[in-house]
Amino acid sequence: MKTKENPLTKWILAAAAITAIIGLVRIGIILIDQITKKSEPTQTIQKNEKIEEPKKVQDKSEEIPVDVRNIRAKIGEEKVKKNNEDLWEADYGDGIIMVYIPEGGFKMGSNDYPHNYPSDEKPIHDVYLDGYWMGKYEVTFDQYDKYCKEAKKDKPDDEGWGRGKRPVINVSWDDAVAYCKWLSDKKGLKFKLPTEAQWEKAARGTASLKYPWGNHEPNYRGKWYANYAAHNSWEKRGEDGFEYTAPVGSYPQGASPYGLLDMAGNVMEWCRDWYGYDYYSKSPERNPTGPESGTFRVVRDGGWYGYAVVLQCTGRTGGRPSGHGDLLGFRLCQDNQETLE
Ligand SMILES: [Ca+2]
Ligand SMILES: [Ca+2]
Repeated sequence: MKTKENPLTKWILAAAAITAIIGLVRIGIILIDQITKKSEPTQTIQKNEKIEEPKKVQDKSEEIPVDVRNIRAKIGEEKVKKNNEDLWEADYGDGIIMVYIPEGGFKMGSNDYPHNYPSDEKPIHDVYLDGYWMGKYEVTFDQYDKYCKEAKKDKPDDEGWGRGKRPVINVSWDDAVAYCKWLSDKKGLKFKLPTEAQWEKAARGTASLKYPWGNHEPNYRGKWYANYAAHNSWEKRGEDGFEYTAPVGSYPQGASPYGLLDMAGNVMEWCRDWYGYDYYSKSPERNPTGPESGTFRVVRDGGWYGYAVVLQCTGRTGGRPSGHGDLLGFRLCQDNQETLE
């Protein structure tokens, strides 16, 4: 199955089959490239693989990183504290909590495919990121509806599943970027969508985890680690507690190494970059931001509709920036340098 010319063909075909069977048309323009992967892995990431980190540039004598001190000066020391993972957490109110991901390297991508099988996750490559802040939760309806009210925009449809603390859905990439701009103006600090490198590091940490919580599947020893389509079965997708979206943070045991929730499952998440099928073979090591142009914007995570295999941290796909659907939301990011103004 050659997919390089059209990396999304596999998902389109799979999605067409699924929607025909269940009689629902909910995919819209959202395209996933992961549904048929990994039948015969030839190389797997080792659990305890040693990560060689490039040289640090931060002054380690500083007790509090300069980015954290800047945010503390801006929003108040009482709003920026260490969390249970010993990471800095900034509370912007309305449930917007940003976690500081310290600078450093990680392995991005996966070679976990049959020999010669084309994959947009190849090759595994070293990436080094400056420190940045990442949303602890997906953006909720509460947060997005506030923007709609103030900006006099129509509120997105919740499909009848409820609003409140559920992740916002039916928002395009353009909508997500407009929300970030509105929030930035409101808070006086720049909020953005994460790059996919920032997203992947935040999801799997520096130990090349397969899932945010580790290397076992989301249904493990009687516990659920994510809201997804359990047991590769549409009928059983609610066995984890939710048939569709769940209130954000409903699976605390599924937290990433940085304490971020729902990095696997619940909604798929828009990222900042253009999608490039072969971008990993030419990505710069330091702070990669994706191709300069493209047709699709990157989407990460398999969401509530995804089977276990598409929840893996390295999965990539894309969607048209003007498209939206009930699978897809987003989370916030703040770049290191953007907090220094
Ligand atoms: Ca579910
Ligand atoms: Ca998610």
